[in-house]
Amino acid sequence: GYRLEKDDLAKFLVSLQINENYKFFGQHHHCGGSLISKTVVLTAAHCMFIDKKALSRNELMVVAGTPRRLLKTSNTQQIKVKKIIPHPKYIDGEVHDDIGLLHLKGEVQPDGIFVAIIPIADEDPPAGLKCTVIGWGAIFDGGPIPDEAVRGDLTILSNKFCYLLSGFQRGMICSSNPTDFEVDACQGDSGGPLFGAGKVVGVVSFGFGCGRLNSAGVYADVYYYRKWIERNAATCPLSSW
Ligand code: 4AZ
Repeated sequence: GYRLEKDDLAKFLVSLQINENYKFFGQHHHCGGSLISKTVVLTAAHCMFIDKKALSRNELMVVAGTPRRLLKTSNTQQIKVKKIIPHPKYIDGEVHDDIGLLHLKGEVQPDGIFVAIIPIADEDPPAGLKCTVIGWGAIFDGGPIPDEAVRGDLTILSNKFCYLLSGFQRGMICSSNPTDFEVDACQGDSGGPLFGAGKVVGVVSFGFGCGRLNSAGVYADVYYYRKWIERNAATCPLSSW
């Protein structure tokens, strides 16, 4: 193996877009996600619902291979979704178990693409671990979203601090930037990766506004959900003879 450089993070980041089949808007960015295989995207369960309704697979499109969500580059790949799998314990409108998988209709082509590693054999990311969040979320609370994905450097916070945040519970981790509280995930970053120690350790889930002093962004803890992810990311279900 080799270490991913920061510029490589965008190579497993995808833009989960709502396509023109949904209402009358054109195709538009909805959430982030991470490729964890050539056919599976890890994202947030709340990205699979809009207006209290579950999205259907033909309302979604995955845009991969580019940090530009609008500009179509020679590396841009658009792939349809075959199956939407929210975590079975997730409840629309609540914050727990906010993790899910999308199975794609075809494989992503390898040019310009990496597949992210998820933590399976280690432990919860320790407090103090340096991480990077990346996505097309708002550049400030209520602000516009950029065409090119933006990164922020964060540090995993202690459970002791995280549990002070309303709604924080098992299966979550939280992070902030120790020297610049304005560095944070924001609306539209949801579903995207929190990357640390060479792995996707978190999935952007929720926060209290964005970039507020003494607050933190909350992420689904990928390590906590690793077994569910492994079971449900398998393209061939284990069948008994
Ligand atoms: C959101 O609305 C959202 N500050 C995601 C993350 C954070 C805030 C809002 C974290 O998707």
